[in-house]
Amino acid sequence: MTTKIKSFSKLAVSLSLILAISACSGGNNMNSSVTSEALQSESDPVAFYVNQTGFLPHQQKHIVIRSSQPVTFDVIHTATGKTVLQGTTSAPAYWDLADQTVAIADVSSLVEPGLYRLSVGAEDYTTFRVSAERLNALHDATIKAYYYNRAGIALDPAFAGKWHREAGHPDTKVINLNQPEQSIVSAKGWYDAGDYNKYIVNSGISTYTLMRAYLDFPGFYAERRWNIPESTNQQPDLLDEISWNLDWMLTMQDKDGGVFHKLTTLNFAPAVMPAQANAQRYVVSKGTAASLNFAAVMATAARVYPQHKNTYLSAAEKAWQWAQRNPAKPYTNEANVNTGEYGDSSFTDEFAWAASELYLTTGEPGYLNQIEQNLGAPATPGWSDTMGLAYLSLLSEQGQKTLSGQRYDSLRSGFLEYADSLVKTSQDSPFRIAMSARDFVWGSNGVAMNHAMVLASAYRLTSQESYRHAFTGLVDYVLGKNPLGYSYITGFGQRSPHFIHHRQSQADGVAEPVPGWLAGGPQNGHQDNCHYESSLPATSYKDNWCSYSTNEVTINWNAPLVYSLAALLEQKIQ
Ligand code: G3I
Ligand code: 9MR
Repeated sequence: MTTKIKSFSKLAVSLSLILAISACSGGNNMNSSVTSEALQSESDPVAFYVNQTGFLPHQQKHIVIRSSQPVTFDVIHTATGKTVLQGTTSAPAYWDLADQTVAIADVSSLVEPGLYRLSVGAEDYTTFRVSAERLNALHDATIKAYYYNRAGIALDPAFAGKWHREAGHPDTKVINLNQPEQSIVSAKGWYDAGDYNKYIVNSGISTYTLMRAYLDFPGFYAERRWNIPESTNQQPDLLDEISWNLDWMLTMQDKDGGVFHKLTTLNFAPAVMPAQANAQRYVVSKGTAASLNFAAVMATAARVYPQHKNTYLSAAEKAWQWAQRNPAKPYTNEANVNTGEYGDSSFTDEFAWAASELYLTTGEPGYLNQIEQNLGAPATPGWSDTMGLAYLSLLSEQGQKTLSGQRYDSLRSGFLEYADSLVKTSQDSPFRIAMSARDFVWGSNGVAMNHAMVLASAYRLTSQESYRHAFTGLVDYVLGKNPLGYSYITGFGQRSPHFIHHRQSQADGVAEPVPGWLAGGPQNGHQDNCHYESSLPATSYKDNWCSYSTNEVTINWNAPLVYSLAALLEQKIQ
């Protein structure tokens, strides 16, 4: 088993080397040093699992080594050739979700930026970097991904480079599926994922998470630009990007205040570019989850964009009132609709979240009452569970200003107790990651990044190192410290996805996928017809178009990644 996996990863490294070389000759200089690093790894029969982008100087730095014995290692600083560290790994531990026994090499003491080489014995080694620069580039790519997924706009080569494309989906005549004589204009917004539909609940949590990043790290975003059409205006790029989606979301509110669950074709489009995906688009039924999610997002937007406060707040209040009149209206796909459902029939979390945002924006006691009635235990956020988002807002600076001290303190201790459980999972994990069996669902990398957002927030609240270590442990996980040795973000790392389930990347004729996207990640539901080498939760992943259950990309998985990278860089662990 061990030998098989080793040779598999060797083969994959060679493959990624070939792809990296072709990427370089195609003019992509994003990973200019990939070639030499991949060459070094090629002679490498020991599996090392390491963050392939770079560590910040003062973060905890763990390299996972596949071994059933503790091993001694040396680290050389490549620029000087000097041995800068010698050590022995932790005692190996077995991870059943991956069927691997691994040990940890702790190289945290290396704080000098540069390229290092960690060796075990005479022949086996890996390289790693201490570099804030690459993490900055990674952050910018993960948020730029939203620009590439904009509906209703041509992507100009000046901004999109080789991923330029024509406009698609103007959405100027979207039919109301339940009243086909009526149509609406519902332009702009981001495509949800690898598909071209636009779903309110998923759009909502993504938009909120990006606004959360802005609210928590305003200094980080104030001057930051990543070459989008609005980069020359006075507003931070992050706010311009978010506006693109808020403009669309506003159009999804019906006259009575209720919000259509999604804007969709009846069936998923084939793998063609946006301009060629011309099937009729519809808005479907209104529902409680979409309306409350919309209310929460718009109430937050009223604080983020004070110049548009009235528009956003009145939209939020109308949606909230609709949900009061329709408190239990789940959405299920209409009989002829076959696209993503994002179905949810439990609404206390959406009520708690919307009430929290409305309370923070208006200070009206009625909303506080609603928070008290609906707020449940803290949890990691996801599209179907928004309780954690209520906590993030209530514990933010705005929450601290608005809530009574006693109430704030009790929410804080509940939240930290939950974060403690993630820390424990991380400390007990052979890979030092806060991931348990239940986390390996469709979009497991999104779960990892939402856990990371919770932990980063716990660290912000307490400055307690254990939160920070569990947080960076998860960031390292998606960047390569995982049992497949994948850097799960397109365009970054020696071994990253090339064949994501993303229609544009599949159809554009460009060898490299659109950069900056986090692949869904391993899970063994196997809900597609792809063949998987592994049936284990943490290693069932396939870098192939066929694998939409592990290799699609979405706006809701990238958003907590953007947040986490901003948190990491803003904390200046450097
Ligand atoms: O609700 C059940 C739960 O009761 C059960 O315990 C659990 C066991 O696995 O399954 C739960 O259902 C899961 C559901 O998500 C809710 O979490 C399904 O197994 C799982 O297949 C389903 O996955 C969703 C997938 O769409 C299929 O509907 C993903 O969360 C969701 O991210 C994904 O979203 C798609 C959109 O539909 C379309 N656009 C792309 C996007 C990403 O792939
Ligand atoms: O391509 C679709 C992907 O974007 C969705 O997330 C996924 C959700 O179920 O479904 C994919 O479409 C598949 C469809 O569900 C079944 N037939 C194959 C389609 C992919 O080629």
